[in-house]
Amino acid sequence: MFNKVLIANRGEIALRIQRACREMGVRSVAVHSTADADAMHVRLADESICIGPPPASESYLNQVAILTAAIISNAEAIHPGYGFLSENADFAAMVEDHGITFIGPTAEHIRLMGDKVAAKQACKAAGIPVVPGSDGPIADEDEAARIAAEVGYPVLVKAAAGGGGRGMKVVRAANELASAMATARAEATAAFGNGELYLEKYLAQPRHIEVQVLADNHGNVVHLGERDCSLQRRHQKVLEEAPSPALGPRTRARIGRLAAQAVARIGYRSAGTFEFLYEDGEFYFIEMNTRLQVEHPVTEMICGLDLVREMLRIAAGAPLGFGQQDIRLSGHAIECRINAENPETFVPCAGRIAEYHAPGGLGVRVDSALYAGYRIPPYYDSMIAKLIVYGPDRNVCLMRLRRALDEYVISGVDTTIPLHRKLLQAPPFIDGDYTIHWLEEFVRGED
Ligand code: MV4
Repeated sequence: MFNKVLIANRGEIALRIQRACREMGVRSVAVHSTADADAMHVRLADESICIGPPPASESYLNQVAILTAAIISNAEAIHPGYGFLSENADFAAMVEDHGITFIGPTAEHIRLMGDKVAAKQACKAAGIPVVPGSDGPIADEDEAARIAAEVGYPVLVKAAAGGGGRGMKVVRAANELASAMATARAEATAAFGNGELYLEKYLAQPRHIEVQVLADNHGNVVHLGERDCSLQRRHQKVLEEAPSPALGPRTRARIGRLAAQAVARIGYRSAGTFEFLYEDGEFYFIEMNTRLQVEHPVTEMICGLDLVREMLRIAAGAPLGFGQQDIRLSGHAIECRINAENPETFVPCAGRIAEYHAPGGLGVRVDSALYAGYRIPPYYDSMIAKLIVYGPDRNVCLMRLRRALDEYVISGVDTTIPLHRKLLQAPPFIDGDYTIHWLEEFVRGED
């Protein structure tokens, strides 16, 4: 195992990774911007290094500063967390070229999955069901029109370099196709420097279900079931749960088996997530995430594994200590993402935390770097805490989550706790009967 790991992130995920390191006897090096000198991830680390001024572009995205910090602190590995440099293939390659282990997949796998067209082709070839559409990039309007007629309108034009909802256009009829493509191509070129497009049948009311996998360097692969991430607003997830209320055990086993088989065929290693749209009992792959995800705790709660620990062990070359037959998924877990935002307008709210009291008790987990007196800087993401609750079944989990939300005290800034409390009283949520569009309608209806 490594002696020392540098954590190239901030906030709750930097703490989360530090905790795994400490439990494994691994020393951790925190990096921080000047705006984060008083942050909890700096206070709790074994060592810390300032890597630049507040803007992320000059600190948490500053590849040379982070690599230099790893070299001067004698860190043997870098964990990138999520966001920032976590899915930057060039960074992963540079780290490895300097003899430091990137705790994640290979740079080649990050690059492959970052190209949404190549990722879809690779996953389809490995046996994963994909959304019907162009089998690669679309060359021109004629080809697009032919494929759209084949799969049937409405269709969705997507950017190969996109992901996370950036650079998509819904096309309702043939006469809108050319202009949608021109707009999408211009936007993709401006945003990503790559105007390559592909086309898919548009699924109108799907759920967003993702499958967690873990693979080592020795050909061992497991899947850890799915998370339902349908509750989102403007492509920001709000609440995630595991297992999905929409799946039964046979469907779960089938999609999990396909995901694990694809990982083996692609030769992927580390933690990874296959994102699917799920509609009318069918799965359609859309993207693969090659990082540890924000919502990984709901999976940890139902499978009893520490995903960060497993990522470290895999990166150090150790074989997985269990096989699929050893994985037991039991109970139910829900994560509420708590943001420092106005709960009605979603406008971010920086400022000083006056009072802080986190909930506790059986089945309650809080992943957060907050403390009373902390000043939330205005430069970064507004997520300040994740409340993760486990119960033996979904009903107990919901009761416990309501109780935990009622206990949570965060004063001095607005938070989205009131939104979560309302959401937990809404019949479609209670019934597990929701798609990717439901929360946006629910929030609009609240005004
Ligand atoms: C889709 C889709 C419907 N049909 N693809 C948005 C983010 C990107 N990861 C893929 N996205 C979508 N792709 C087809 N063929 C609808 C969405 C989508 C969505 C997906 C997951 C979670 C939230 C979403 C919100 C709006 C649209």
